[in-house]
Amino acid sequence: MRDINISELERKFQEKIDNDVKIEPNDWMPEEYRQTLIRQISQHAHSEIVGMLPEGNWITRAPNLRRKAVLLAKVQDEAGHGLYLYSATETLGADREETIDDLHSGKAKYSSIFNYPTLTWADMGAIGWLVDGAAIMNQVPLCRCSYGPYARAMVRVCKEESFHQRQGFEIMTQLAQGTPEQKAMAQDALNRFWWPALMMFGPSDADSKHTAQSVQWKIKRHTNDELRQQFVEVTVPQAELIGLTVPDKDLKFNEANGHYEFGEIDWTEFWEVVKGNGPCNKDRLDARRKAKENGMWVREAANAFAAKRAARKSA
Ligand code: BYC
Repeated sequence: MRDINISELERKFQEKIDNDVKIEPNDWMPEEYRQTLIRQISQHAHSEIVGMLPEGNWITRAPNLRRKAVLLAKVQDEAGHGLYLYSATETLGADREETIDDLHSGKAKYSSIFNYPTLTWADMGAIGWLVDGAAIMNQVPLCRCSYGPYARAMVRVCKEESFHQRQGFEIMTQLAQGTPEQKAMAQDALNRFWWPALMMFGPSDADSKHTAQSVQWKIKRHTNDELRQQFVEVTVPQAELIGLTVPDKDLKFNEANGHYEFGEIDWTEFWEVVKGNGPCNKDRLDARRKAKENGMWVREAANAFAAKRAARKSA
């Protein structure tokens, strides 16, 4: 009897997915669907939060007040995205504290891109242009994700990412048109961030263990390789426009099919960074743990205040 009910629920669930009806928190969903969403959304939330660190590193050293105000706003936006996304995991039954503890213990993943250092001001341009550019490419389709709260959160996130991408491209454009030293700085940032940006899209389709199921459930609308290709198509002409060179000797435009072909990604480097052995993995987690410890007194005070207010109300 139970089996019949479950298969009926599964049938109705799949029917909704097939008809592009959003799944909402109180709807029945297969446990694996729920777990897949918690995994992806929490990794995404962690990426937003850890992603504040490489750019936060330059707020005090932004070259002028306008740049400082814009960078500050961008980094604050990333915090907002993280909070939205942690809330989305809570709608699936995840516990926020446990989710964050998993990041701090090194158990949870976050995007590989944030384990690279930001060495010069041009890196702020490269991150906005390439990293937020890649994020937009990946996240615009997530606005049509089958899970309602995630899809809706992505709408605002993508609007803000568009502003981030433009501010990054503006920094790169100015540097590329500046002195020879400034242009060299922009080129160096592109050289260091190009390949890690391509890695953001995840392993190649042949090695992606979750894509097939996630596409079937309409969590993902495209495969990793499809999105990576789209990113290359859009970004290479932008580099050419501002006179910078994409650091890939195998990059070429195929006149016959109208697409770019690009070189092989260093997958050994990618997996090493994902496993925790990138240049900044340790620094990033240390910084997040320290932030939690330093903010402990605020949470304790807020909890004590809430408890006191609750006691007063019930008295
Ligand atoms: N880095 O089967 P796959 C941002 C993991 S934030 C680390 O293809 P899936 C921004 C993957 O998790 C950018 N790990 O997985 C913030 C899986 O491991 P587990 C973050 C990676 O989920 C601040 C395994 O490899 N964006 O934009 O189908 C400032 C196999 O992969 C990476 C999101 O999170 C990676 N690059 O596809 C500026 C977007 N790639 O869980 C910007 C939402 C893969 O089995 N996420 N792995 O242990 C997604 O779209 C998908 O989760 C991914 C991966 C495309 C990332």
